[in-house]
Amino acid sequence: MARIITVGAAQLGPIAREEPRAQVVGRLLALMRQAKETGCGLVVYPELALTTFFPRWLLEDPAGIESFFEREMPNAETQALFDEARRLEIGFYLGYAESVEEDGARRHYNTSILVDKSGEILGKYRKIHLPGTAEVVPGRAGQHLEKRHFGVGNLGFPVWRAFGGILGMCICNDRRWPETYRVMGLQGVEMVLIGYNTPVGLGDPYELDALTPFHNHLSMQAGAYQNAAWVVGVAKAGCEEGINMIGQSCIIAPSGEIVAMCRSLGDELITYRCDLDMGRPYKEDIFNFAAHRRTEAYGLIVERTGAEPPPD
Ligand code: CDV
Repeated sequence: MARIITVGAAQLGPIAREEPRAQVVGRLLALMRQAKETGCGLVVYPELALTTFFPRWLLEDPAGIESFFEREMPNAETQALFDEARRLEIGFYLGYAESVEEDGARRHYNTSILVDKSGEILGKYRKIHLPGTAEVVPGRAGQHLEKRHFGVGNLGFPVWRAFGGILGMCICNDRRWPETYRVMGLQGVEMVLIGYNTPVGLGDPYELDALTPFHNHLSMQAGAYQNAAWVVGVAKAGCEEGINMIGQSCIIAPSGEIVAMCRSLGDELITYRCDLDMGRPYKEDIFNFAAHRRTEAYGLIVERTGAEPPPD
């Protein structure tokens, strides 16, 4: 019998700095209800889906910074999402800024959670590949200060048996790194959920900015194909606080093909009926890791060349 997850990619348009959490949660609820009406069992929201993308700012006032973070999940403002998930019997992935007390110190992470159909948190992931800088880069048109605002995730890349399959999570810049998918692929992942905020116009050479939409899909399609897994990539899109962010939220099959994609830069839901067994022929043949991966040979190559280029 086919193992089907009907998944919704719930893209968000911009969130203004002053937009109250309750209003954002209202937008998330509207997309969740739409997802349920179209038959979804799981809905995926973007990275930092409760606030504007605040790492674009230096932000020096500790109380101001803390106002972008959630100290508990669920909390008074997000409880409605969990209640509605339980009522509708729909799971969700949610990205948010997490503030937590660890080893006697307050730490901040760029986090996502996977919530099941009964509204219980099944799993948590903390972003590992933090892009940008810890300090303002002088003269740059726009800043990306994730290394200032977040610690490197300390939960690895686990996978969860959920929704009838094996699911994993990562966040935005993680999607550009083959290790992200492969670590989950080695654990048999069948669907990878990704939220992202990808700005353009921060001061990169135009040639790089112009290729941003291509690189977005290239990395996710390669990750899907090379690990025989579904990938659901969901953007916060549009012009947010003067910064343009790409959309192109999409659902990608284990073949690497995009099977659904958002057309707008606003709140938009796309859905697809994903057969988790579609990855099986790839896992059993071309990407049969046990049969074809040659880690012992990769090691020999590293040993021979070291850090030096090969001899002429
Ligand atoms: N939020 C992100 O991680 N954004 C990065 C940008 C800054 C390159 C991304 O990989 O899309």
